[in-house]
Amino acid sequence: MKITAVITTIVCCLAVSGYVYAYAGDGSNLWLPGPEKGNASVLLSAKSTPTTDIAVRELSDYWNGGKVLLEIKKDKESKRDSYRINKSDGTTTITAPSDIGLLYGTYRLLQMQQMGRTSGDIAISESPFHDIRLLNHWDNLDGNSERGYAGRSIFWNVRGFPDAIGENDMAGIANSPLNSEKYARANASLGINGTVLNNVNASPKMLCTEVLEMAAKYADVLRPYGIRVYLAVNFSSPVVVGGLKTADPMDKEVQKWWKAKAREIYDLIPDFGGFLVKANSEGQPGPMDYGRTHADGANLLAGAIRPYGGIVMWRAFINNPTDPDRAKQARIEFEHLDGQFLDNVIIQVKNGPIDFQPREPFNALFGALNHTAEMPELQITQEYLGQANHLAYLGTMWEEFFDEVRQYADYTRHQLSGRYNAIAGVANTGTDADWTGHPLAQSNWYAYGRLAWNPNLDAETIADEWTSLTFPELNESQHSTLVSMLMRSREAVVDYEMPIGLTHQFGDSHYAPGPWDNRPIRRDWLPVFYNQADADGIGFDRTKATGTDNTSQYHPDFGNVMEDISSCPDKYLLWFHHVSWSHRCQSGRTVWEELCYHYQNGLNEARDLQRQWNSLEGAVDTDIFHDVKIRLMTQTRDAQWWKDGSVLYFQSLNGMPFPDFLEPPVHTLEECKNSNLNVGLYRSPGHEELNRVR
Ligand code: GCW
Repeated sequence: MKITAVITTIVCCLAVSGYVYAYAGDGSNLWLPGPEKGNASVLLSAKSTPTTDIAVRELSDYWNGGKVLLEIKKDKESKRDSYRINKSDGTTTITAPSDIGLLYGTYRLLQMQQMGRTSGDIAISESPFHDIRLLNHWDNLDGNSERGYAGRSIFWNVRGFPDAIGENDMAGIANSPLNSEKYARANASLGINGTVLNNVNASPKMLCTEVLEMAAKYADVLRPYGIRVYLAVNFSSPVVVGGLKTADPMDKEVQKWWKAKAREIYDLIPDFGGFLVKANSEGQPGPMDYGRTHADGANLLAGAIRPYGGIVMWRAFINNPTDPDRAKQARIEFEHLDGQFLDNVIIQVKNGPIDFQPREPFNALFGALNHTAEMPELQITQEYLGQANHLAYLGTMWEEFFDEVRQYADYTRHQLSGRYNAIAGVANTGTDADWTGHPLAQSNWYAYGRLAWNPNLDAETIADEWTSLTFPELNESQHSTLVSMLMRSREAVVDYEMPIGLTHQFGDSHYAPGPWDNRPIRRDWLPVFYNQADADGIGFDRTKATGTDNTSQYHPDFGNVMEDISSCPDKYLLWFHHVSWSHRCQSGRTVWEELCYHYQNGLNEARDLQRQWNSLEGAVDTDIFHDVKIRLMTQTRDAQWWKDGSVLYFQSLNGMPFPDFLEPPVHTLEECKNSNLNVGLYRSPGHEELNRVR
């Protein structure tokens, strides 16, 4: 260890005694500390950098626990981003091998203070599990955000686009120092260290020089916070932007084009992180258009940016009708290519095999590759979980995923055997004042960041932290109420939308119920394909014995349990099995009763979430209270549509009476099929009210 310079910064402020941080009325402050109340004297024992400057400033502004020493100590064992915090005898020391480690330690210390956990001695040591912790923004250059429910893109609003590339006159983070700072702080406070600035359905124009210059501005803003910029790229860019005749990866001119583009990018953004690619999926171009493989395509790009240390994240979400069972597709497409990818390629795999549904087993591609790095892609934005209208804390869903892959897919080995160990989350941010549309959906951004740092954390610990940081004004019982709301919320959505392993029962909007949907479009996009319901039974047979043999794609410890109907847990029953309506579930109820039970339970839970929230009136900020209250009303009304529509439709097939415990539907099946919910987003009852309140 060598200290290259010692710079001392001492800032003293008067502590404002008895002050409680309050949740800002518009929710814009996220979980961050504020307003200022520091009384720290900060001693930096290291060379000052833009990153240490931030650490010193944050501590000076917000730490009220006396002296803090920041020191850099390099050692071979510690990861660059790691840190240690020690507090005893009134002095607190943050030690890290790098300036960014110091900043992470700083934010952790401030969070501990916000949570009231700094009164005694502290001795903690933290090191991230994933080295690359990314947000993916599905933001388009025209300012729209695909599956974004919190306003428009925070990065882009390119004037004249798509016909021309004018100024990027977004009031987004580049042009708003306040917001750029907030975005960067929020991410750094969780350890998120990379961001993909644009949609995976990428415009080729992303690689025009003018746009790259805009990206470079973002990189400059984010760099001191340890956040690298990455871009999603369109495989046809050499044709559309470069004017070449082909984008064939084996073509010499194409290879030259990507190399030159890589050099141009690194000249503008020396620490550019790399490319994210969606190829040959849902109409996107890719190497298969030229008879090449995913490996050929990925290596083309990886080869171009390898000299600069960049990576390529090649998505495994290949949504094409090539196999009768879409759940099998990722593994089929990629397993045989293992060993053919350059070592700076990572295969980015959605947590589940279909598409970010409220509940899916893990994707069978996890654990299947021995020579290629894999990274999970989680979805923070709630495309299929009520979007910004419903409360669905996803920490519990992701905990379930990590538990499964740890147990059945050797997650640790497969992550660490690759040269890179990464994770991505599809962001839920937009231009809404509170960033996430639903004020409580901030908890999902927070939970993703915490799990990216440490996937062994449990969902309740994270919910508890987030609640303390965001609503410090709550007393103990109010705090427990909110934590319990978060913890129950995702299961409630599963129950009213698609219980016991049903999946993709949505109408077109990915919001409203549509189990009857049988339009003349691709079969594997339709709810009737996924529920396979008829007069006799329901469920998708993925068994080896009689179905699509998806179970054999898994490690036998998982696959065999799912294959055997007597051991398959109820939560995955209709995912793996087609059963008769009178089949007995593990719960002891028949499948018909079990379905009705869960739909009813989902509705009951939605009502209960409302009741719980209403008990917090007066305890939380009035605007936030009313905003969430109206959203919960909307959620309850939607849960009613989901429950009524689903039980009435399935009853129309099986002709069975409703169990006694089921509340009689208040809507008819016809009404459900024509409900406002199908008209599009935010047309649900309650929406007008929501607008009035806001
Ligand atoms: O689930 C689907 C979404 C698309 C998305 C696609 C993907 C970005 O409905 O909006 O496109 O997944 O992940 O590529």
